Amino acid sequence: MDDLNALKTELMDSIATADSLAALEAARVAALGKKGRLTGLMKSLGGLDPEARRETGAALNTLKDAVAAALEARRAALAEAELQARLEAERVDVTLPVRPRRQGHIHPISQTIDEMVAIFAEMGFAVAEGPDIEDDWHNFEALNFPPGHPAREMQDTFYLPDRDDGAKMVLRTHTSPVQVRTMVSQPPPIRVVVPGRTYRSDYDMTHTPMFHQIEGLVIDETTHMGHLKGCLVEFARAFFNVDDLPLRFRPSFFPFTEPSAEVDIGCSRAGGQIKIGNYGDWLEILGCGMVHPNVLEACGIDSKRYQGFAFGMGIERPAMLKYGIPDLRTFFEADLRWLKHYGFVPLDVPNVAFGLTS
Ligand code: 2NM
Repeated sequence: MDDLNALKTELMDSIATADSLAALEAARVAALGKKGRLTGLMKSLGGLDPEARRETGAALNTLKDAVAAALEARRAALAEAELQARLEAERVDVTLPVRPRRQGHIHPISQTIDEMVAIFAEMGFAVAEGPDIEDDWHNFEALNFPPGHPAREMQDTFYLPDRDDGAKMVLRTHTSPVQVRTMVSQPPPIRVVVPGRTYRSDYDMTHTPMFHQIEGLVIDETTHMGHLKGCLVEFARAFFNVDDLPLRFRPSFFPFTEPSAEVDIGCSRAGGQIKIGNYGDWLEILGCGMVHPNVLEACGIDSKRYQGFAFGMGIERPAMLKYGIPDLRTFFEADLRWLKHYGFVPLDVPNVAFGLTS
């Protein structure tokens, strides 16, 4: 019995002085582990005569319970202390000013997308996104691109190996497959904008094989061309920050819209510099139209009941115009000095009410 009391003192001591969860675990293993002190004594009970076994067994069980309780109490105390220490060490004072010298920059493409999305969000558009890798059905078929249409041919489209079910796979050539996914998965009314990366096999001064687009889609029972015009006029004037910016809608052709139009905005080219505004010259910035009934039907929408408009534009060119970036290819060179010059401050989040950029 004296031995057990001495052992109890020793074990309780090792628990009380354990100063970390790791040290406590070592104390637990030394006492109750497979080769622990108490475990060893428990095993040796078998060699005692019945009377001694009952007595010693009861005492050992009491000691074991006491040790287990002490371990748990110490574990809880140490865990609490470690949490407090972590909270103290990781505390962030959010009222401190940012450290400008350590600040990264928002890429002009991200900034431009944020600005465009802010304008459309103000008009009630939601943002939708989808995969960069698409099947032929979402990228072409559902969008009324007939077989053999020039945009489907190899020189424009990056083809990927067929999917297991035989589907032809591509890098999306526009963000329109996301509008298809939206129409397939939710009933009208629909009002979405879709920003994202797009891919075409084309590389020269004015084309990069990866570029960005934002497209929009509105579907309802009475949506018409007047809504389309109002929406795009409002957008262009807000984005370029020119209140009297003129827009010109020219008849055009796209497989997925009928009628279709291309939209020019007013500009000046005097002195070889493009300036946006009411200066008499024109610059094309986007394509649009009323969604073709074939597209609505392919997406499971009743074209007798619903109609709507869609539009699409590139991100890079408006970004270059607005921020005076002269060379398209520098967008994707990942040059930190360029990014520091043309990039934006992270906390300067675009917002229509407080101004898109400062
Ligand atoms: C454009 C021009 C015109 C367009 C059409 C659709 C959909 F999915 F509704 F059919 N999405 N985007 C569209 C229409 C895109 O980009 C120049």
